[in-house]
Amino acid sequence: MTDHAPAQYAGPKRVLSGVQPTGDLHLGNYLGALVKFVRLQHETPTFIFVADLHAITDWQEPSKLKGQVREIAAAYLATGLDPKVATIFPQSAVPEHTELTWVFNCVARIGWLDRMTQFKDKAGKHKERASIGLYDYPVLQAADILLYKATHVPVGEDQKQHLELTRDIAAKFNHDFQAPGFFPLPEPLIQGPGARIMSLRDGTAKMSKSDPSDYSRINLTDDADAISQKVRKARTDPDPLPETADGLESRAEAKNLVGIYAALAGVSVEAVLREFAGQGFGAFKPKLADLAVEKLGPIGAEMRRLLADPAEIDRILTDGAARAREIAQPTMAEVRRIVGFWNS
Ligand code: AQP
Repeated sequence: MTDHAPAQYAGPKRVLSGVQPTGDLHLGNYLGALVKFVRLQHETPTFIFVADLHAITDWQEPSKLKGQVREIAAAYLATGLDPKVATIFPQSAVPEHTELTWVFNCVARIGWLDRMTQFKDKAGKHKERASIGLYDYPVLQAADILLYKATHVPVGEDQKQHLELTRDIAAKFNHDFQAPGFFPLPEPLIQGPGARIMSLRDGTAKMSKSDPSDYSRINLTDDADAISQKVRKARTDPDPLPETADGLESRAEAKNLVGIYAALAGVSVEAVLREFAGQGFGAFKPKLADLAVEKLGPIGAEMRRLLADPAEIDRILTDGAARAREIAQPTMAEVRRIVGFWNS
């Protein structure tokens, strides 16, 4: 039990998030997550990791995993994360993530995890063949966040349910161990036009790394030709763009492309419609392609430059892991004491 602990978390504000090294990053990861990291780093202490522990919930080739981690780190840096400002590190380099996960496994309830829709989507019809790690994925995510007592978590909309589970785990831990206010109840930062980018082939499905069609997504490493071709081939309808956002409601593909334009340009959907209302996709798509090339082209080029010097990326990740552990180790020591473990 924590003596004289306040009922509510009273510690500093901290931002934490991560991305799995499981394939090429796409426009959804960029707009839903990476651009927010870059903005937030200047406002609040920010911890951004590469989620290699999460990645192995599905098979990853051991000889390739470190390279995949470097690619995500390169994407962070190319997008504008500054390693002198934000703490950037590989999740597996901080063993306290797994230690806290075990404690949280004993706090979280099976009924809570049974409700997680991402597990149902990813495990599909053969859930008895999925790894236990995939089932436990949101508990590891709770440990990632709470190990740093993070108060704000920038993510895409698909992660909302997992964030609610994190809050439930924090509240139950604080309650069961009579440690009021020990863990914060973190807030998801989801708002904005990039929160849910949909597939270019199907406006009702999330843009995703695991979609078998490469035409469903724009990758951060796509060159100008690939980006233009993917936008040109994106599914649309024959109608012109409407004057107000309400007019996009039953037009999933049109809504998605207008939303992508707004997010890339940093303007509202209404502003995009003021510019393009009455025009068809024949006119809109080339403008969208030009904007995407303008924004993503330099990121892809910078990633290639950074990946040509992996030693510099490794130095940044090693330094980040040491800084992350300076926060993680004291939290875990306190957790051991609160739980009553022998080594506390
Ligand atoms: N389509 C999306 N729109 C907005 N945000 C998105 N994110 C993912 N897809 C979209 C956000 O990107 C961050 C990192 O994602 P991740 O790599 O940890 O997880 P993911 O959800 O597994 O990415 P994918 O592409 O969707 O992979 P698969 O195909 O494996 O499911 C998160 O903040 C996520 O919200």
